[in-house]
Amino acid sequence: MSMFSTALILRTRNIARLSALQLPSRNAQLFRQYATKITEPKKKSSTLKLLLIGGAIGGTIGTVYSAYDNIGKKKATTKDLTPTILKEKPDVPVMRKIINPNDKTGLDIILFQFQTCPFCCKVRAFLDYSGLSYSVVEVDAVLRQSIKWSQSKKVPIVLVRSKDGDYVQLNDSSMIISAISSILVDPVKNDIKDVQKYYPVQKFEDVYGTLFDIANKYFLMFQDKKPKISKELFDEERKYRSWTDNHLVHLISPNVYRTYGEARETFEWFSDVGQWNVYFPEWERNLMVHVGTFAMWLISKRLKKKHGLTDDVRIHLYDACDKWMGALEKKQTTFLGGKEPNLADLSVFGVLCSMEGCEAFQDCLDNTKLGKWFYDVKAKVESNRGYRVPVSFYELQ
Ligand SMILES: N[C@@H](CCC(=O)N[C@@H](CS)C(=O)NCC(=O)O)C(=O)O
Repeated sequence: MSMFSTALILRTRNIARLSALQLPSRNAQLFRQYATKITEPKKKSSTLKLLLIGGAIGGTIGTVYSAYDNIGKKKATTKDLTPTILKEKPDVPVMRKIINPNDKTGLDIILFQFQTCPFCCKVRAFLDYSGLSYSVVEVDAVLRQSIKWSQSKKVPIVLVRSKDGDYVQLNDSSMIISAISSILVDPVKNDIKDVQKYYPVQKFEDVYGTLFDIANKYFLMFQDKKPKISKELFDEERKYRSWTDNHLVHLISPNVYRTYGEARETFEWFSDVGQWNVYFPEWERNLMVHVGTFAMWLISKRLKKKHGLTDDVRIHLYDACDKWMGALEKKQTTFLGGKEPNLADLSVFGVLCSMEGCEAFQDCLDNTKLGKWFYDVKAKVESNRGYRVPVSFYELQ
């Protein structure tokens, strides 16, 4: 891990310095791509190329670093969750923008992310399905230059423009989704500054000691409006959103880095998604793939223990897929939300997207009934991206 970090930190520092000097966010380009390939190599400007290099390095180190961090005892602190309010948006390099002419909400959303982080994939699935315009800032996982303004160093972080022109920070993927969905209930009336107050940082004690979390993060704020939805459907949606964060997501790393060979394939996929062969000299691409593979293969064993998984980690993943498909079969609808995905569909889908190119995902397709639902959600997300008029997730009374 240290050899890997040293080589890449040096490289990242140079890129970060260049980015700070040469890459104003105004130069951002429009790309309507999703979790797979970031863009076409031949059409890139040198500015974008630098951003992509930074992003790819950041993504790799981020994956290794955050997984390493997460196996320690470190729990979220108030600092990780407390939002900042900015008078102006930070002058940081934007990697790509999703622009929807049909989005009249004026929210000017900025997503700070690592491309392959499951929590970030979840937020992108939500934003794309909703048809919201947003800018993506790929965070350099070591120096985290682009989130220097933020107390929280975890991604995803989202900034949303308030009606008075300030930018309000939202931390935590589920809270981001709930808060923005709450605005969509009535975008003319609801302001992010008011909505954000309904999601305070909460301190609580349990057997693990003092913990912090964001209160109400699976709840939407309807204010004076009432949704036309049964209490059972609402509870079910919340239940599966929480299950995604507290169970499903913990199955990803132990599965995609299960064996040395699989960890290697996963990094080959990252390389493919980030087009490392185009943006890096061969020796550097190989270094990232090999050192990343080794580090994550080791780390995934500790993660497996931490989350109480048995050696046959696939079984846990299949069980999770079966549980999810069981919930859908009970309802006999295409999505948990019925004819359209709800926030639980998008959360489960988003997290699974983060392993779409891995053997573990193919195994899920071969051994469970996940496939049809997954590709149905994907089709909706892709066709709505940059096109659909953003509306409330619930019909209102
Ligand atoms: N509960 C948070 C979890 C976010 C999280 O753990 N993000 C990881 C990346 S996958 C991270 O930023 N780790 C770096 C760190 O903890 O410093 C959410 O849902 O957004």
